[in-house]
Amino acid sequence: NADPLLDFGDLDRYSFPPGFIFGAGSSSYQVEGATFEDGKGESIWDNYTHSHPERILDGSNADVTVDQYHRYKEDIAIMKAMNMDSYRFSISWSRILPKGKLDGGRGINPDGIKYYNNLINELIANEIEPFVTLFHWDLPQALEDEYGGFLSSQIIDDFRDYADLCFTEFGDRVKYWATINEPWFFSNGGYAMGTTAPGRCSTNPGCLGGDSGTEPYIVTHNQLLAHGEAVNVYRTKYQEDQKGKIGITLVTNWFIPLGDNSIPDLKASERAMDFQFGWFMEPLTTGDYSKSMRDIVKNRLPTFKPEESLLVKDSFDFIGLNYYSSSYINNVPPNATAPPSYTTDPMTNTSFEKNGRPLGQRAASFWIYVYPIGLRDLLMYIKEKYNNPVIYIHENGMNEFNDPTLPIEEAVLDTYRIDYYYRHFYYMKSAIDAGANVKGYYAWSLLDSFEWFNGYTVRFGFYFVDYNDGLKRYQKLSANWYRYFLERRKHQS
Ligand code: BGP
Repeated sequence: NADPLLDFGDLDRYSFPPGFIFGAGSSSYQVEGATFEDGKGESIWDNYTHSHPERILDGSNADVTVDQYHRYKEDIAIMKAMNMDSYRFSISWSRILPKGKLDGGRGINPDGIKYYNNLINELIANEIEPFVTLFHWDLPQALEDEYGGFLSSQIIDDFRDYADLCFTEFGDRVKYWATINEPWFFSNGGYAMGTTAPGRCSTNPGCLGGDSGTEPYIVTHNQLLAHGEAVNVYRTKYQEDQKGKIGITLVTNWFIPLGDNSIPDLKASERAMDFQFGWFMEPLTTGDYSKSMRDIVKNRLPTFKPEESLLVKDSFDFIGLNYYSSSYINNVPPNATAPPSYTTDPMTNTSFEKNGRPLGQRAASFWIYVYPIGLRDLLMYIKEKYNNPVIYIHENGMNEFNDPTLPIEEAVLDTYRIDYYYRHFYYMKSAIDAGANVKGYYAWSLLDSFEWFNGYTVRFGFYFVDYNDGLKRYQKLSANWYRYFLERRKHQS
């Protein structure tokens, strides 16, 4: 076929550049369990799920979840059987520093260090590359209690110390570090929507206090500075010897103007990008927030001092990219009477249907509509706008509802997940062929597990976990498909 877009060929690992890594991901709070074991301190997620079970769809928590803390060997055997090159996981800050602080070394929990050493060593023994996130939202509660966590600039030093400890303890074997997972969702969910810990916001009913017009911006600013400090420590103290790479993981939808040929909707889509991806990517590449954010948010937007600007600018070797869905955006006129809020500042409205037609198949999460072309369009946008950074796709996936009436042998027949991954791989490849600098891909997720506000009502995994029977893991069809996709053939490896 003359059109390369229609030349499907045999899509498998060999369709991607040599050295490209494939894996799947997880996060500490979602999979570890063992919440109160071996000296682990309380995190804001432990606190939030226990004090506000009504804020999780099924009232659940991740005290046990899929118990990876005790079953990591079994799970690594699964990864091995699936031919995965790498596993993306996060370290629980409060497991290794129960009160959040290094305190001259006195704050360290040796059992926590031991757990991650075991996990990392087992991965390496199985030739699976660890890709480690330092912060996937489970902040030590002690720091939240002491100074409001990421609302205070005091977090910057504590995060730097925590990162420094991780580089010292694990950096001889960990060659890929991401500082923060989805700082956008931590700010937006925790301080604007109020749907995730610590559940603050001023504009939605049931939120736990806060000011949605200022707090998300402060929290993002402190996350950027904490990230910058951690990268600076790595670069000045460790990188030369340890020879690893460090970056940050950002999430964004690809935004499509709702109205055909509508200039206001086109501009609104650009603002939507500026207020989500650009909120981080602009400071990371230029040292300042975008002009559109500065113009709209004005004095509610923190400013970078010159040394902060330098700290943040170019503070990454790669960008981790989480992409699940795209959405339509239309322009909304400013509302002068509404209280200022991060949610309304961009003057955009998000939707997933146009003229009654959905953007794609809807997954269980209300915000996931399957739109694989969006991944290619997003990658090309990043290539053009941000000078083609090295990208690892850190999350991509879809979920189904957990239907307790379905027999397991039916629940594992997830043909829609195979379709989802195949089509995303296809468009990821077409972006790479057009020059996007993508070096690896992690599916979300290895196993079904606790999902933030959905609890256990949805399932994202390649493996089905039976919550009613000893957390047994069952291969879904998609796991088998991924295994074949990743198989190394002798003559090619
Ligand atoms: C991302 C998180 C993941 C994972 C995923 C699914 O935002 O980084 O940890 O949870 O979303 O999200 P949800 O459970 O909200 O559908």
